[in-house]
Amino acid sequence: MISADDFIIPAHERGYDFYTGVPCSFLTPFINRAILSDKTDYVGAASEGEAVAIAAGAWLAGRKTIVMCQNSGLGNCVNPITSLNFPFRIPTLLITTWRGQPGLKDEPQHELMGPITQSLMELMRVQCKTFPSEKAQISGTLDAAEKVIAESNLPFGFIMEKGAVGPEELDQAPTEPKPPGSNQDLRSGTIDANRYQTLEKTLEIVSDETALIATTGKCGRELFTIADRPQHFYQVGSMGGASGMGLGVALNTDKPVVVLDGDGAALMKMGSLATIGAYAPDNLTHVVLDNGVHDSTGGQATVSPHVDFAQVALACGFRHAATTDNLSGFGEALSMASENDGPSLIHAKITTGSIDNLGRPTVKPQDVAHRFRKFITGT
Ligand SMILES: Cc1ncc(C[n+]2csc(CCOP(=O)(O)OP(=O)(O)O)c2C)c(N)n1
Repeated sequence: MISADDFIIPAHERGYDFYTGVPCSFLTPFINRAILSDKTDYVGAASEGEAVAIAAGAWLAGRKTIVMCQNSGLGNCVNPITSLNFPFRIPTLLITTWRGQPGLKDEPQHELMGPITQSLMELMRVQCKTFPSEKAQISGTLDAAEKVIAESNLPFGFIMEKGAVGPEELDQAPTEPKPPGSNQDLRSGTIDANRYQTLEKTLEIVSDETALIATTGKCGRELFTIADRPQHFYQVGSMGGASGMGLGVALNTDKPVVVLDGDGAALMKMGSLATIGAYAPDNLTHVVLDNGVHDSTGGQATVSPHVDFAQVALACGFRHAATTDNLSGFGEALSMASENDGPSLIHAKITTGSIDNLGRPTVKPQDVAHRFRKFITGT
């Protein structure tokens, strides 16, 4: 058995100081220490997939990151690990517990995940080792992980057995309730623009210092078609992960960050609104481009007509929210978000459809990540 600091301190010496994740009872001592230690920043995520996206954003802003989860939560990580970390070559240290370890008496929900945990990691091209439970193993294990990451730029996994880390107290101050944010209704009654026109308007308004993260599907393709710049991140996969990534970037830079989301994608990871509201980076604007459908996959309806995204955001602690259905109102809302402290959410109701012969990003994902990181960090 080790203490949490036996790992956290040498990891910190190697630059790992941004932690995010979702707890597991096997992780309790380690996560408790990660929450309280002055060597670590910790973001409690709503889901493990969101944690992977938050960590990816933090890495793009220059941090070295650790994602912690139960192996049940590995299932929630599969999509971002395979469609975000892998194509964009974004590393993280992924510490997952080993519930259901063969030979261990555990709950029925872990019976299958226990024996397949290592194989699942391997399937996702995540090399992994057992989390060290002896102090003497830690340095060598971390160096081995660092070597793999340096060579591959891919996540490296540690699988933590029951009782690997000794108990830690948790004395966590409850977060203060936020004062109510302001709401603007800028609807005219007539939707007058589609996603492409709204993205064009966005580029007219945001400063050259602004980082833009576009969700999967046609949003990123349109942004690329309108203009291809280092401060654009076209999140080709990891549907729903744009807001988590935006949070991870915004918490680690002074630059303004704008997330360009779809209604389907925002609904897929709606818990991220709560995480953003709680951690509340003032430089983050979340735009939900709401055409009421999964436009990129053929126009199947989403449930967005029943959802008031502005009210949801305000209920989650956002400082401002606005609802628009016209380009001029959208421009006003985005200018206001750019000039005032956020986080802000703009619910932009738009028409369906795109331009003919829409292109796709021709810059390789890992080059998109590399230049975006350079844009944010300056190095
Ligand atoms: C996890 C996951 N599920 C499904 C898809 C397929 N997919 C790609 S784009 C898209 C539609 C996204 O809809 P929305 O966010 O509303 O954006 P829009 O296409 O309307 O701009 C879907 C379902 C995916 N890429 N990833």
